[in-house]
Amino acid sequence: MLENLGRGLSNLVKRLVTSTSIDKKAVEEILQDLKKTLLQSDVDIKLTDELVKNVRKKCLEEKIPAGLTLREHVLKVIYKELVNFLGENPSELIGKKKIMFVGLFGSGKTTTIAKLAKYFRKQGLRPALVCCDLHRPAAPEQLQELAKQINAPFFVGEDPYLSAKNGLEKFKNYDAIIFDTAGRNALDKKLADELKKLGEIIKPEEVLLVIPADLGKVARVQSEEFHKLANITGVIITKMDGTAKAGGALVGTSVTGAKVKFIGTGEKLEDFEVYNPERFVSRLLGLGDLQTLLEKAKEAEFKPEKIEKVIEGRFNLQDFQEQIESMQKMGPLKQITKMIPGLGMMKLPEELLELQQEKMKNYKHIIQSMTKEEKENPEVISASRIKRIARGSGRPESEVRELLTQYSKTKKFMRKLGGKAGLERGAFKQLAKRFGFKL
Ligand SMILES: Nc1nc2c(ncn2[C@@H]2O[C@H](COP(=O)(O)OP(=O)(O)O)[C@@H](O)[C@H]2O)c(=O)[nH]1
Ligand SMILES: [Mg+2]
Repeated sequence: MLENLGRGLSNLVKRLVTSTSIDKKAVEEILQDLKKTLLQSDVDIKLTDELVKNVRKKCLEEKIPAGLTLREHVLKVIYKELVNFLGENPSELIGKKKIMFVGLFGSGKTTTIAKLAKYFRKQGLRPALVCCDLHRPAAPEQLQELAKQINAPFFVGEDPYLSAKNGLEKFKNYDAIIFDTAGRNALDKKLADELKKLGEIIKPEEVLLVIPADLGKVARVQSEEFHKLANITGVIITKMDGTAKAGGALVGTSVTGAKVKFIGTGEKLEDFEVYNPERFVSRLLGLGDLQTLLEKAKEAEFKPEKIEKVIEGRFNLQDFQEQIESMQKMGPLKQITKMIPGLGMMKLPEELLELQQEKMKNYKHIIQSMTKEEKENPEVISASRIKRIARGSGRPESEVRELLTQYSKTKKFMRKLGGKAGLERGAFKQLAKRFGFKL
């Protein structure tokens, strides 16, 4: 998601953090890079210029706040300005009962309704789905099928208005009623009239506009048009995966004052996130999504001192096993490393990242078959011990060897990272602190 923008921005941050000295000229170069990166992500030229102008002004003309170096000041300004452009604080839909979805044909409304309903269910709420799209053949069947998948009740009437009216009555005891509406190829008068009438019947507390990210900067015009017509209370940007224009869509929509509330990042029902501009920008900048990481770590009872131990290459197989267990609880390794500040932009060995969950499980069994001494001091593991461990765990000897190689490779790699990139990691840690993250 947002690979181009993310790569461009995190490279820029990396340069900023690692260059030996930062002066006016270096800041100008960074501003040029920032501009190029934003334009490549289809951010509107006027907006890009405005953003770069703001950053330049704050970096070079304003006094650097006490306690910050120019380097930190520049990064903080870039961070703040991006957050500013990408929207306000996140807002959830808790307590909103009647939710109406609008958007053009194919934007992802129906899919997103199912995603939102699933999200509600996870929070222990009971959603119900009503189909008011009788324009497109098979639209009710699509929503009904999705409703079945998430185990939510579904209703469709004879026409859009009867759907709305009777659906409201039928599901009045549910926590959230979500209404799907018809899209057209363009926001013509017919669609406008239909949406207006539906709005009068439903009296929704929340009207969510769905916009696909591949519209790029055009998203701005579309959200302005819908705004004029309906009382949009929020926007969901879908298809953030697989387009280089997502940055443009996100910035374009946010600057209209529309609140982006969620983003869709794939076709599956799980590919859905609450949009949080601050987190989003730190991820884009490669600062790592520390909040999320820490939350996940807490859930998985992951101990910070253990993370530290691993990052610094001071760990044995006992720790390795605990890591594997915690990692398994936290999710795919590739995602986790992206969230660790500094690590996100380093190239971790592919083999390490692509360790399948299955492999992790086997490794765990192998380690369980080792003695305490072997776990604490893997260097003692000889060929005959390998044989015994293989027999004990029911895994082939080659896999025991593979695990040992993997372990020492990881250890070596982490040590190198701790040594060579120590400065960089230190810098990130400090920056993270400045941004209010506890590490
Ligand atoms: N890659 C990707 N595809 C999506 C996403 N959201 C929806 N789609 C796909 O977009 C197409 C249109 O979606 P649909 O919900 O029927 O759009 P609607 O006409 O607005 O109701 C379908 O093929 C969906 O699978 C997303 O976040 N990522
Ligand atoms: Mg639809």
